[in-house]
Amino acid sequence: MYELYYSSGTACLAPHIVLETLQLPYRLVETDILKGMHRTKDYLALNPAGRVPALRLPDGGIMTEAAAICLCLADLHPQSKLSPAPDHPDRPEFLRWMLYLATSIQEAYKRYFYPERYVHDPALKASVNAQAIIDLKDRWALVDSHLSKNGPYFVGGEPTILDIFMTMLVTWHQPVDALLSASPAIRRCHERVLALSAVKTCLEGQGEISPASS
Ligand SMILES: N[C@@H](CCC(=O)N[C@@H](CS)C(=O)NCC(=O)O)C(=O)O
Repeated sequence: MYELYYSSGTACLAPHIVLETLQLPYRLVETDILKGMHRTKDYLALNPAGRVPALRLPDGGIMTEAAAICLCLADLHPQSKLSPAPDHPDRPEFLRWMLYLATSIQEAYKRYFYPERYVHDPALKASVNAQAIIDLKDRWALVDSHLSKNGPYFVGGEPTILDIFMTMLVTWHQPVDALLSASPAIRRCHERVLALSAVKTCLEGQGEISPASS
């Protein structure tokens, strides 16, 4: 049984969708960041970085980093085609975009949502936030350009964890329509991902989360 330490509206969504798509046995363990549950002694023992998600593996090991979790699960289940095999011609392009989403786009949302963590002087928070908005616009434009030439998905003709991860990031955008109306190829990919039954299940079932003690 996998256990995903989970908080709604966060980087937990992509690993959740991957677990659901692969039909793996799992449960969600409530770790609501708005209630500070990621800062408790017990959670910090699992993930000293104090971030969600964390995934407890069936052998008891703990894995963190949303992109790494998705990649690991997808690679362990090649029949799902959620990631191209290491020797597949699409693999270099796949890895390139996986890292781009996790280190360029996800990183800019972090500055957008937590600007105070990037400045010593609180008066500069608004400037960090404004720069994050500019960076997001430029960085999403590269994604839209790639998808408009190669889409509807990042690589190949079927959705992979790249498309799932992208959809998670899209849901963070404020307002989401501003991004989607400026990015037709992102919209097309996002809408296809939203139509997947595993994605619907995850988005609808966000209330069904067990407390850590159960
Ligand atoms: N690089 C990490 C980032 C995880 C992360 O920053 N998670 C956010 C939610 S999306 C979090 O735990 N925020 C609470 C905090 O930073 O205090 C990953 O992708 O898993």
